[in-house]
Amino acid sequence: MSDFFNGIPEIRYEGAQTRNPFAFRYYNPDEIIDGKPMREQLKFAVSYWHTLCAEGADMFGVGTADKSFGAAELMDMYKNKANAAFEIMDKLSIDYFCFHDRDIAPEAQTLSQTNERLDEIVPVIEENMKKSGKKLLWGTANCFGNPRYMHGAGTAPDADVFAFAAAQIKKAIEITVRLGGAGYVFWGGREGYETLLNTDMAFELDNMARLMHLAVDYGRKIGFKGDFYIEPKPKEPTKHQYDFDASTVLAFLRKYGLDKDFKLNIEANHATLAGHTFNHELCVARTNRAFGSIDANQGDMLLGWDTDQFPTNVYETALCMLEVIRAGGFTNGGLNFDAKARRGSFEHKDIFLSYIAGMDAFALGYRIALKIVADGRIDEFVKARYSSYSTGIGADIVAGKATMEQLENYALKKGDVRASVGSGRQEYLESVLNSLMFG
Ligand code: XLS
Ligand code: CA
Ligand code: CA
Repeated sequence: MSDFFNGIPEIRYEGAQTRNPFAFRYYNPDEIIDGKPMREQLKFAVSYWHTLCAEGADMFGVGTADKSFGAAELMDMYKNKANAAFEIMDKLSIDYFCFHDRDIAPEAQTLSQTNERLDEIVPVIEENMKKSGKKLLWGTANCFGNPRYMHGAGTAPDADVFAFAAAQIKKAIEITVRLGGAGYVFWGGREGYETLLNTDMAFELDNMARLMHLAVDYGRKIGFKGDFYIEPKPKEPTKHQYDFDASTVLAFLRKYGLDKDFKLNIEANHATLAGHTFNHELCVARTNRAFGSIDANQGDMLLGWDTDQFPTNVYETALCMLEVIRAGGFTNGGLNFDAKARRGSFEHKDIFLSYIAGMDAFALGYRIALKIVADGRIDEFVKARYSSYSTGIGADIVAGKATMEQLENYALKKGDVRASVGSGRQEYLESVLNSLMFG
């Protein structure tokens, strides 16, 4: 194994009382919890782009962190990044990773030169995977960074750009298949618009679906058995992103007959940008049988843009994991930390400290979610709240037997129903949640 993080020990579980910063307080990878080791329940993944590439640059200044990993030559740097990725996963007991094509190898002058660079790096990753047993959670193509995508990729008004995006996605799917990836993500980076004065929205959406159909057909043809995902996001970079939120994406998938092959990759920060809670988006995905994977992070409510912070809000992680439990756990998906240490947290050790914070927040959230389920008060309350639909007129409504005339007769006979309307008991339920979290 490489030694880029000399001095950082293998991170071990020491329990909530430890004062060792390089230890887990709640994540105990091999502890059996609800029938499986915690690492298999949570399926944590490293995001290659934030962890190995992002240097903390923002629109006011250049990067603060050094992610060159000691290399002077460009391709050596990317080989070092690959080796460093596996050292990070190893030290943190993380079994999965996710990447964009351009994270693992930089773009060259032409597409064929770029593909050659990918062909040089993929064996390095493959070799590391063989040695370590680490797995690819999902792959994706960066069809948003290069200026050619200024007006979109699949939704670009220029057919040449569509063709280029298709070629890039073809290669990214091939790499995903070669590395045994369980998923392939479409995040529509520039798939949206700024003004309808220059945009044919219907045509752009048709084209986006055409590109996805092409990708699915090709992926299945070359043996991809995993899930395709769309990752909803409402805004940023464009004002109107076509994949606004889970409901919008579901309508799109159904309209174009893509719902058999696609599930959703829900990101916490994208949910809040759409004006939803994280668990709302997860609930929409789950109840539509489209729950796939999670990009774990959190935004800053005072800033209102996509800050991709490491998740430390345990209310959020607990309610997220409650949805995951209700969905029956992860199958092909997992918890990918699409999160970056703050610009001011620029040291290599901050990579580890921020992952520890995020992993512990999810491990604690998972333990609390299991407590909520075992306690049963919240589930019982919800069940009882709808109990009038199990008998009498309610059962007839659910069975589709009640007609408008019958319902009118019923209501006329009742006179008024105000007396039987029950309280929502929100404050009580919130205090139950607090007692389960802190009691
Ligand atoms: C950007 C997205 C992106 C996707 C993968 O906001 O979160 O990183 O997860 O392309
Ligand atoms: Ca994401
Ligand atoms: Ca994000």
